[in-house]
Amino acid sequence: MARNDVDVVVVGAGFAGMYLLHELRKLGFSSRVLETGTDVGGTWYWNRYPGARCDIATTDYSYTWDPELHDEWTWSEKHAAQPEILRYAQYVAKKHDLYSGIDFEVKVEEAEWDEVAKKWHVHTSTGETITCRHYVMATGCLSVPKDPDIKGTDRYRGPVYVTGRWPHEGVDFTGQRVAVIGTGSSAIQSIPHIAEQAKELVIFQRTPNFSVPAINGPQPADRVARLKADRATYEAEAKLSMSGVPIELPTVSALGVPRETAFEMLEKSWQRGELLSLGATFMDAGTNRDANEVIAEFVRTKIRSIVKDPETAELLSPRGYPYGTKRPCMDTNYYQTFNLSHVRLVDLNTKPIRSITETGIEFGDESKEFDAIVYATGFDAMTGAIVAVDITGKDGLTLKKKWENGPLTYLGLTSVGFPNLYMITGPGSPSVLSNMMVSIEQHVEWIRDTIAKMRDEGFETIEPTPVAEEGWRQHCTDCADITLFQDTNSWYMGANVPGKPRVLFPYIGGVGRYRKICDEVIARGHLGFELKGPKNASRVDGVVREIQPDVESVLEAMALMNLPTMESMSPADARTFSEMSSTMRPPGPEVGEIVDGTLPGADGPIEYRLYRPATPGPHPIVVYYHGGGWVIGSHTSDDPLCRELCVKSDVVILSVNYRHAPEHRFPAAADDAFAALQWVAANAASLGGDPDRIAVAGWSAGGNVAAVATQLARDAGGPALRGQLLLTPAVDGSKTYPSMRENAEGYILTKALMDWFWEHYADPSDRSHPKASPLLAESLAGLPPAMIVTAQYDPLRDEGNAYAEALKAAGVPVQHLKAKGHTHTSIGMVDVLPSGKPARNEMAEALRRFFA
Ligand code: NA7
Repeated sequence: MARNDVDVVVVGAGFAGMYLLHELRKLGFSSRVLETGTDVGGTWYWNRYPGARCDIATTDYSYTWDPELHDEWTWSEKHAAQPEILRYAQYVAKKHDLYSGIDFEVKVEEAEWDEVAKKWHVHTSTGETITCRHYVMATGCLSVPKDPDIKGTDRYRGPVYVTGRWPHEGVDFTGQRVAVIGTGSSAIQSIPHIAEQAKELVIFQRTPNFSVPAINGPQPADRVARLKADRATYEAEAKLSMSGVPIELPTVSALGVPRETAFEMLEKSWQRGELLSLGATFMDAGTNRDANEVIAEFVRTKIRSIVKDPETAELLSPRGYPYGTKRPCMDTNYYQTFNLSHVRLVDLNTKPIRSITETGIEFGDESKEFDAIVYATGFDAMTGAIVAVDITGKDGLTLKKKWENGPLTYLGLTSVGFPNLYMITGPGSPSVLSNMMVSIEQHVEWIRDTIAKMRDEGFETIEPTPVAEEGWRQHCTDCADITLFQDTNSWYMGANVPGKPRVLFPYIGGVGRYRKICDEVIARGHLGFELKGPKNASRVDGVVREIQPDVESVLEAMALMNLPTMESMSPADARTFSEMSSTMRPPGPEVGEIVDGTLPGADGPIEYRLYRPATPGPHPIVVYYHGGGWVIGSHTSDDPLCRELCVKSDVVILSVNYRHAPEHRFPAAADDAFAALQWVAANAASLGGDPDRIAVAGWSAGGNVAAVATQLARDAGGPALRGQLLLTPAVDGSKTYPSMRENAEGYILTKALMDWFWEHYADPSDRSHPKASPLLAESLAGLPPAMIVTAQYDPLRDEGNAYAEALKAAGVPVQHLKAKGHTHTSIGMVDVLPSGKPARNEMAEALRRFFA
């Protein structure tokens, strides 16, 4: 085959391009790897600034695909420096004869898709055009330095250095007055080294960063021993971990222990000298702002203890954004450097740079001359290098145009309209939120397997479907929405480059989950892709993940516990089991007052718990009916949800312990529910409530009795109700809806369990009575406004949906929230599943509206 017509063109000869070249050769694909630099190494070729080091321990930042390397190469330090990592890349390239497959000093300028030939034409800086079937961007996430975006940069006549493009011969700052602009990772690593040489060093800081000490030294003995003992398990754990490094997952909340204990735990993490340690001390650091603040304050305490000048320490202390939402840095003597008399920190928030001049920098009310300026101002991350090449796909669409409002990819690997184009660690993949080596290898292997399959099965093109791509965008958003990342101005969010769209560019669902999804896509026949060949075509359309990421994690954790099913227990055991599980959940917010009491049920006294807001009354009253399939639960079993509704809606919640089956079968629960409602209406004022503002609410079987009580109140001519809030209610036990089959298993409430509940509650002949199945009431007209919440992965979804539709058809005002990616139980899990919060907020809002 001609050199300018190959199977695969790969752009970039960093660790991604090198491994891909190796794999392509192994499978007999012809390829060209094009690299702008003069050597392999990518990031480690370009970033030669003093102090440049890997901040993932290099034992973890190593190729795993060549097991011989583990014996052939020993890292001299825990966090190896750039020259050593570059030597490693060169060693691998020599060992595997990769140099012969790479064209150096070649820049790719344009690439366009040829729909007739089903190939890409790639135009390079040398004037060559290379035609290829598959086109891979292995261009790295942090490879295009961003414009410093400072007035007067072109005026300065002295030497200028950019950390990401450092001169190969190094720089000697001895005796010089040096300015460093920026305080990101590159600045934090290089500043202590520049300070050692410079006569005077001024650091211009816009935003202080969190930095942890590397505590560098030899490779950690425990890690090395673990790897030697069982490398396979270690690597497998890394691949399924959150960030590509196997670390123990935290189980403690930062808010669940005294501050002193929390700080002791953080001190241990600090002393570990691992980038991920501090953030992984507590389970809620990534999702709860108050928990995160404990870590932030710990780091500020450290800064104050190291930096002698209190004013400088305060300026170096990050505030106003959560720890980890800008990339945390790792340093050796960074904060200590500010104790040196020739080092000065300038806060650009109070002394902004007015202009760079011919000889120095004008800032605040000062003007200073410098012998050299260092720009450590960062990169156009994630998309910069990809859109730097003019890539034109089908119908003349350029990738740059398509991504104007944010990158759209399927799996961060491919994009609709750009057949046979692949990105390694592209936007929408874990990439910069992971140990890059683990992510690179996974992407290379996925691309390798995909193009091998295409060749074997006679496909010429592969392209994701719009449905799959939109589904992936939504999944990435779902993952981002439950984190604290979105309010921070970081390069993760594109905020460092003016005009860049503001989205979370990397996938934050975790390396392990991401790998499983990519494997699943292949196992399901390349789900979400269309493959076409001259003689065949395949299109398995669909969305690979719709479940909310935190809900999925809980389901996975529960599956691992291998708990007995409730329907295999006696009702008494099921109740004990359920009570025990409740003791482990967060309590929910504080309310003004809690009062326990009894009220007359339909056949004797029943208990209730009243939650009163701290605000002055009288309040509207919501009579609440708990979930538990008429068999389990009590007036206190939905405590966290009742508390939250009380606080957020500013209403009294009165939760009722209606009688339970099988001791009291149908219609005991319904009759008690109505009796409680009548009693509350008659006693509203003495309960601190407003008799004219009463509503009902219920979850699951509680939603059933709430709906029934509402109908009974209508039929009896009172009490008059202002609304009904039904969360995933059971409303029709007479037949099996499709959701009962689709979601029969795997989502906590199973079909078998629901059958068990109905068996205990009502005879089959009773189930079509409207007091058991309120959907079957003769008329739904005249009922109060409803808010109905149904969940995608709930066996009861379709009957809830049917009730919402039937109420609407009967002229009842209905707000119907179809909670995407949720299960029967997930929405009510207060302070456990952040993804349920928006639905609960809407529920609280609906209650307020009932009474407005
Ligand atoms: P970063 O982390 O993006 O840091 C860039 C720094 O430059 C950061 O402090 C920026 O402040 C600052 N900056 C950028 N533009 C300006 C202007 N116009 N004026 C003043 N300050 C500015 O890039 P790095 O190269 O340090 O790190 C990338 C690394 O992350 C990579 O090497 C990996 O190891 C991890 P800001 O925070 O935007 O206010």
